[in-house]
Amino acid sequence: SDTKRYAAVDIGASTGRVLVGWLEDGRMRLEEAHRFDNSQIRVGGHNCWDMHGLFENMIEGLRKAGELPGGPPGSIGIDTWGVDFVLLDRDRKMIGEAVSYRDARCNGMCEVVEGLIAPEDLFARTGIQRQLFNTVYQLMALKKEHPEQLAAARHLLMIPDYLNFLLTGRMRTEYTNATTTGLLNARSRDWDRDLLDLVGLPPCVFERPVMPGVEVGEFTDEVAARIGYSARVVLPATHDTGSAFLAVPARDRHGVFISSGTWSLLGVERSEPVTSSAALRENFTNEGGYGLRYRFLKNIMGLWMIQSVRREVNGTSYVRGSAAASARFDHAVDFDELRALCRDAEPFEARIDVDDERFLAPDSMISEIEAACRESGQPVPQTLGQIMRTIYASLAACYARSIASLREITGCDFSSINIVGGGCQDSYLNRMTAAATGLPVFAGPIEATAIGNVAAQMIAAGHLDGTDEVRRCVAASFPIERIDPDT
Ligand code: LRH
Repeated sequence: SDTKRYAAVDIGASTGRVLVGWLEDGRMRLEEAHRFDNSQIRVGGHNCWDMHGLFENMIEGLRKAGELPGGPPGSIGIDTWGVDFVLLDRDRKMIGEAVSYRDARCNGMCEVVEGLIAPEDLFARTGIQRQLFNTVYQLMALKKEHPEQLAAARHLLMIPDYLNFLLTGRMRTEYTNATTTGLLNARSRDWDRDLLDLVGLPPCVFERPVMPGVEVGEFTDEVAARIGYSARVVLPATHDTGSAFLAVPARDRHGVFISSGTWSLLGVERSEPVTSSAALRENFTNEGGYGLRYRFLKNIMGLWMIQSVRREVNGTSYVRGSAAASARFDHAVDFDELRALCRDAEPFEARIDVDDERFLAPDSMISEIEAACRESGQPVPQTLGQIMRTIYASLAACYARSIASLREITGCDFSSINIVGGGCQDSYLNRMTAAATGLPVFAGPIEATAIGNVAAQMIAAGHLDGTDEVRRCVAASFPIERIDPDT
């Protein structure tokens, strides 16, 4: 292939970005073209993604990418957060909204599904952890509230599949993100038709998933005219976590990976799914990864709690227009200040369970943390610093616990932790993680998700050889900081 520059559209639950990547003397180079906020909107009584806004930002980012000195990219790939989807009708028009996974509609849906299929059976089939907002539960909620929408649906597209469709007019269901639905059979890597039947979902809306590396198509004429050039749209691991894991500069097979963003995804890669009763009990998941690997991992609440506290203190919200102002603090704060306050609050000692669903979308994160401490008979944080200290220490403790479970379930020993993603810049959390686990932390690269996205396109174009070469290339291309437990 003659493609030399590759664009990654990488949209997380908090921010999106468009980066351009290319190879230069065996190293990968990256340049950011565009960055934007991803906030939710309130429509029809639900928290929804602003799909129009996301599309416009993607167009704007790709346009800017074409204006960078190296010229327009020849290939582009899109990845986003998992589990969320849109339905299209027979005219290929969106039905309803793209409701966000943090919306309350899923409450009670795990129980509904458990009434139809035993949790052990569900896990044995899909390998996917019980998580309130998995697509399967969202679909059950939709079926209850808007059966007519499900009846009118002809296609279910995950968010990146839908954005690909808007760019090219072609529909593809990409495998890695499809696994986050909780409806794929972990072994066949296809929709579990028996499961669809058991829970009563229309099989015709699910199209057979295709693997990363497949080309979706060229921009439509209309899109090309707006962006100023045409390019091929190629599938990376469209699930952001899948792209991030591909770009982990692992030095050997004994590293635990953490993709740290809104969520902390902590785990390892395996060639087979692990659906043992221990894995079920500890609520580990087997998401589909690049190159037919499985990511055996735990979803940990992560920086979401810190982002939420910051928004709250600053009187803003992740849902546009619904400000959850906190009258308790008199000035706006940024993350650096929050960390400084946290250090001042050492050694405040309350611990919360960061896995608890109560922290998924509370009206006030601060009040929720205070309540959790109070209810568990611990000292209640009195200052913002103590709130932050509680979150950080609880997160690090959760990492340590999860690594211990990982060791127990897989029988493997781990000698290091690789942290990638925006959260790897948090040196305070890195130090606490090293201390809590007794393992050295290797932090970087920050843009792992976009790098993994670009790398999958480079492999598809024949410019990189496969996962091992990607990881060597990433290790040689980006700064990686080592943090030892005793520092
Ligand atoms: C991380 C992530 C995670 C999913 C969640 C919805 O961005 O994709 O892997 O569980 O968002």
